[in-house]
Amino acid sequence: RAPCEIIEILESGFETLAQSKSQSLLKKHLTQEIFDKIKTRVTPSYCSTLLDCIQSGLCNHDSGVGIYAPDPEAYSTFAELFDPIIDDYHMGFKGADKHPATCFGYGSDFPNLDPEQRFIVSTRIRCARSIKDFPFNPCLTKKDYRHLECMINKVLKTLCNEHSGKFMALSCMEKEEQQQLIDDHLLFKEGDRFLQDANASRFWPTGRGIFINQNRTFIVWVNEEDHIRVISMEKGGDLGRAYERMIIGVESLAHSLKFSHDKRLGYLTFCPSNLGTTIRASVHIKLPNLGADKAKLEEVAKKHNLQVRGTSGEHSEAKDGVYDISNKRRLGLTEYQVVMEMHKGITALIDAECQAG
Ligand code: ADP
Ligand code: CIR
Repeated sequence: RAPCEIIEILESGFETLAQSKSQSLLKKHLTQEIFDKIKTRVTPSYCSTLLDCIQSGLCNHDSGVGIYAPDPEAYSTFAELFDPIIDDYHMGFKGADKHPATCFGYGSDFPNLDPEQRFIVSTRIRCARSIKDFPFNPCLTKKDYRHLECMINKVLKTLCNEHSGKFMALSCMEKEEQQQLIDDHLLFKEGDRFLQDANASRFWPTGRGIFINQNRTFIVWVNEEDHIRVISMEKGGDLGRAYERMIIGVESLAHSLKFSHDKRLGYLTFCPSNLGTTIRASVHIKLPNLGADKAKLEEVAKKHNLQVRGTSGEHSEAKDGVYDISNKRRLGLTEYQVVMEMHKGITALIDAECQAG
């Protein structure tokens, strides 16, 4: 697109968003002043525009965040917009703040959240990694996708013991098998409109795939929202055991892959909500009492910096009274602190559930 056409689309999208009832962080922080200041900028290496960053939020007024970084440089080129959104999402991360050095702690720091198995159906913990010297989804060519898949797959083959498993390319998978894995909560869904409108689904299913170990407790997503998502999950509430498995997995990959890391923002991801530790630790939890009053559930979750999602993940509904509850912030704290925040929050939530009965 010609630069003047991009500005025209931006101007009209901005106008419509400003007049909308959107609750997104994009709408909240994209003031006229900031918009005018950054609307003609492009990133140095990939020439990504402001439109590339906010297209998804302009098309989807129901976005929670509404902005993505098409390449790692976007975080600095468009800092006037990303910084307040990052500060808001992660609940306090100012321009001068620096993400701390990695500190995982140990799985044994986090005792089972539900030893009597009354509330927690399953526990999942994931982190994201981007491969150094590659941009994010919207700037990847078909060749890049294949190259990344090949590089990552080669390293996945070296994993051993509990972490060993097999890689399945999405392009070689039957539709039924794909749907079964989605229903089992193992695989990412297809056709996410937030990602599609961010230009993050080009050449689909090229380069996309999933690696699963024998027990179906260690999973790696390849080239979905991020180059790599490392996931550990199991039935019940043993967060420590799930966490330990994720740490071993991601550290093993780090021996052979170089990740994009920023002095200030920690591990770099496509969505600013995932920066820093990139960790989302969640439980699928039954909360019959709290769930009967959604406002009360949201209130307790908010008090403990937790986020409530539906049973099939973000932008889905809770089925059979099962909620996906996880830490909200991921940046400005160590991995240990993030997981501790979630552990304490879920413990308090279970207490509140018992008291509400
Ligand atoms: P993420 O951003 O962590 O990848 P999504 O909200 O897109 O999260 O969810 C991805 C998948 O993981 C969905 O199928 C969701 O149901 C599943 N999931 C999330 N938390 C749990 C959990 N604690 N137990 C089982 N499945 C889970
Ligand atoms: C939104 O703004 O609601 C979507 N763009 C998703 C934002 C955060 N989720 C994510 O990174 N998975």
